Amino acid sequence: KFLTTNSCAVIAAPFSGGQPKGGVELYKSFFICNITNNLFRGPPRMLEAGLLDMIEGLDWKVEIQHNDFNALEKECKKVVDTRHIKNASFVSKTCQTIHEQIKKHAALGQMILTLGGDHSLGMATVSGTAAVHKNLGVIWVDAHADINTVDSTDTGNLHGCPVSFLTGLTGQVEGFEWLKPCLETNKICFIGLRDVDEPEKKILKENNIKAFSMYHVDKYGISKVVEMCLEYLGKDTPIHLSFDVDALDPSVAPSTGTPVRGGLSFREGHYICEALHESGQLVGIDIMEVNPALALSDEQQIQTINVGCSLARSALGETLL
Ligand code: B3U
Ligand code: MN
Ligand code: MN
Repeated sequence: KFLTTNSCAVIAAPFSGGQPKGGVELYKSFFICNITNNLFRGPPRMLEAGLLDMIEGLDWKVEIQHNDFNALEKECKKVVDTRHIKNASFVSKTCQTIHEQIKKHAALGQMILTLGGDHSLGMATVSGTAAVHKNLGVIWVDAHADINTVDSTDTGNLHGCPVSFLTGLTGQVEGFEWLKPCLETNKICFIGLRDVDEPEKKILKENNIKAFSMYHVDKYGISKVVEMCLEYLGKDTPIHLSFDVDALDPSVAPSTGTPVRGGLSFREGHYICEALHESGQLVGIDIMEVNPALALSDEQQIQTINVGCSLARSALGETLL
């Protein structure tokens, strides 16, 4: 009811500037290869796995938007970081580009599927759909809350901060003037949390933010958790699903930057996507932090790429029967 077409814009965003593990330089013993090689990037690998055909098979018209940030990265390396925030300029410029692409496609009434890339891209994806879909709600599936402010972040990695930018909790940050607060703190629900920094816990509590940790998933079961999220956001709310694959247990999605044990099972992850599709409220989907460079084996790599693809399919309407 929020989309006016049956097309799906697929935004390929091979980007790792929001966190430190872009580089296979850390993993030279496993891969004698340059990280700029597409073999080590999530989006091209998901596309190579046949994701576009799969989506077409679910009766969507597909439009693909490719991106290459290599030149921008070189240019931004010359810019001095804002305080202790790493790669601020590169993250901001990349996110602004993706934001504009998404806004354009969403304005055409299309579903948006963004393939990441690290989760700092959430600044671009959520703000992009929010620019078109008023009163947007967000379901953020993640081991982490990604709600550090520029003051609270310990690591300075922007993939730990997108939610504080989107909600305005972090205030205006130099270099991010294009990004205005676009998400109310009562329009976001977290699922899967289990590695939340102390300042983040405080932010969640003080702002009364709806958050279901793995404890709640165990306690209520995933179907009840999703039901509570949908009830909380309301039926008239267009929904953006931002799925960080590290929400899944590392046995299910090992090839990601910051795996944390005790995560969602394969089925729990897919159930979230299936139920949100069924709600008819989805307007945007992110599949984030698929990082083929970090696999310890070919199996881990293929497993993680495949699970990224199947989460996307479930969110786009694939059913088991
Ligand atoms: N909260 C930590 C760790 C982290 C956040 N998101 C990921 N890791 N993937 C931080 O860096 O802000
Ligand atoms: Mn994340
Ligand atoms: Mn995460």
